[in-house]
Amino acid sequence: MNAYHVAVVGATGAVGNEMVKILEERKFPVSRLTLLASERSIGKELKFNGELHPIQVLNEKSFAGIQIGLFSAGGSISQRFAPIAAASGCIVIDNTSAFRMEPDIPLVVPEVNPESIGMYKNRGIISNPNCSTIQMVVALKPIHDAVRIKRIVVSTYQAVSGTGKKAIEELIEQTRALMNNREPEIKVYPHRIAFNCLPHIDVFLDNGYSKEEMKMVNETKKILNDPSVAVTATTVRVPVLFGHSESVNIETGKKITADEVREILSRAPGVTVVDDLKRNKYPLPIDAAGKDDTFVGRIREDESIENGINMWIVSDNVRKGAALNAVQIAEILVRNYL
Ligand code: NAP
Ligand code: 3JN
Repeated sequence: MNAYHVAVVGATGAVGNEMVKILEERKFPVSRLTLLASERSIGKELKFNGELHPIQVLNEKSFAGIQIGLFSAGGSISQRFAPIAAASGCIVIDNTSAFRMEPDIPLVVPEVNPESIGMYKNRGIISNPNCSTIQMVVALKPIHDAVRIKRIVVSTYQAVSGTGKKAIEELIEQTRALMNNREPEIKVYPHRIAFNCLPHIDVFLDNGYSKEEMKMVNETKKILNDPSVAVTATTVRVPVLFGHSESVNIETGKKITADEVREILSRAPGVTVVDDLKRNKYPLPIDAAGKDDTFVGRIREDESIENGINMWIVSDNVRKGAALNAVQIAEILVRNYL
């Protein structure tokens, strides 16, 4: 089997760090690993396959000889460096929103549209969707294939790890401060996140929605390759460390029962159904954290409309929502295209 020179851009971040772990866990064929971050990380090292790898400072020359680049250092870094990497022959799998909606760049969730990966040849870049979109489409695609989804109404309950390592520290620190009668410091979010919920993720747009909400709307249509699916979203940050949860209501073209949904999802790739009300079993972020699957429960018919289903979808946002999805894309790339 061939092995590849892989770079992780943003290796010291919440997502990049998880990428390094997942490359090792899944025995991705790495011949050489280059870890890139900012000047702030000079002197740091990360362990991969038992060996310490130094963090190098990202620059224009970083990509010589690199075959696959996993990017998660923010949109502006990807805007600037992904085209430079691609021009030097590195295939970029980009975790940011920088290129997601560009028509000639594939936006891929391996369980949903692996066939789109071949489009990487256009620009040498593959986009990884937003975490909230990924777990939703993993669960909804098999239902869309069975009975066509006409409309999706989603509300999210997103963990602070979605904002990165500083936000994880902020939730822990604010909780500690409040439990010790100290004034919590507010640095990352506009308001306190400990013991609170913020209906505000990413910036607000002119239409009154947040950018996170519009990412869910637009990315879902692109991944399902179906602009006719109507999507509306409310995205909320909650004081959870790892694992995004979503309350999802769908209206379908054909009637489908809750039992049929359970049956379809029990066979769906990347999905585990956890739905046993008698035993108080439903998906929880603390159970999804550290796991690969998307967990679906509370599946029930929406009695307020003719063809409607409600469900609760939970997944580890840093794994399936970002790092794992990117590595799964890389696995298909090397298996089928390189
Ligand atoms: P994070 O924990 O704050 O980490 C940011 C990473 O980017 C760090 O490694 C940081 O390096 C690096 N970085 C920042 N500025 C840089 C620069 N000028 N040059 C080189 N490296 C730089 O954030 P995160 O949660 O890992 O997220 C990182 C990005 O991934 C986000 O901005 C977002 O675009 C994307 N993301 C995507 C999803 C998704 O839904 N698919 C989810 C979360 C994040 P230092 O440690 O040296 O500062
Ligand atoms: O907030 C979350 O739970 C997910 C955050 C994702 C994110 C954070 C900063 C910048 C993104 C993203 O992946 O959409 C971006 C971005 O690249 O726009």
